[in-house]
Amino acid sequence: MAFHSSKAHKSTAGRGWGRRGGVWWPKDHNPQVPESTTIDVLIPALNEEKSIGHVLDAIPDGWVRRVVVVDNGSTDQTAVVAREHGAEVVFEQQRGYGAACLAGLRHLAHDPPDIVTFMDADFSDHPNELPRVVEPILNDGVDLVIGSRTIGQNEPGALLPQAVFGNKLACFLVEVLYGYRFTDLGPFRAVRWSSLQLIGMEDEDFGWTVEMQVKAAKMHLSAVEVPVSYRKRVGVSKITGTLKGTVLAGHKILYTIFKEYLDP
Ligand SMILES: Nc1nc2c(ncn2[C@@H]2O[C@H](COP(=O)(O)OP(=O)(O)O)[C@@H](O)[C@H]2O)c(=O)[nH]1
Ligand SMILES: [Mg+2]
Repeated sequence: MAFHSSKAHKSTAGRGWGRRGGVWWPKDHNPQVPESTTIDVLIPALNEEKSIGHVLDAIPDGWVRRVVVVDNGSTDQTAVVAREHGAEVVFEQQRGYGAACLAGLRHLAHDPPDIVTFMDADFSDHPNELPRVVEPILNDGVDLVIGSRTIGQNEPGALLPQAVFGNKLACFLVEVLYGYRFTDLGPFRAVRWSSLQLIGMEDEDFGWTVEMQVKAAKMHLSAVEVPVSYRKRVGVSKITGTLKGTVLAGHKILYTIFKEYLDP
């Protein structure tokens, strides 16, 4: 993983000219490393020592300034392996996907990037697709890009049936209530730093991904999807692979969609 450093990028966040979801098909099949935009990666991780090294090694050279792994109280060697593979490690005591992401953002805020990219630590996402995920921001002034596993290449069984169903239901409700069309609440995503400040993320657990999408919609930011690939994770799922995780995540996602809709 080679780091790339550069000057600040002019933000278009807040203009409100946005595209209301929908697919942004990759235009450039050989995208160049941006010269004047900084991209940082944030990876929440809980006991992912077997996969985190693969994730970090697969981030394409030259595209990323810093990678921050937020260790949420792992009892294995996640932090050690992450450091060995070039990441900065931040610790967050409070459990929860969102709490870990918020801790990572507080860390980045000391020297913020132009774009922050999120991905999971379980090697389900394909980090080599990062250029595709940031391309709409770099080349088209978009605020938020969701990597959609639904329209991308999926290894059979990588997305569990309960995740497929939950995503479909959530995306249907988001379209009906907010008028933004998404096909996934996927973890692999990129957002302009300045837009993320406007969005004002708060969720500390399973509502994190959908909160970002519905708040972007409420603010009329431009949001698009790009197809991303997804494979079976290394190790055992803690969220959609468990009954408790599925029930809690499903409940929190639906709650967030309605709460944000009713909240002026
Ligand atoms: N920081 C943090 N990360 C978590 C927590 N639970 C899961 N994760 C991470 O979130 C990602 C998704 O979790 P995963 O178990 O793969 O759930 P699935 O994708 O629904 O099967 C992985 O990178 C996990 O390491 C948590 O409580 N805190
Ligand atoms: Mg996973």
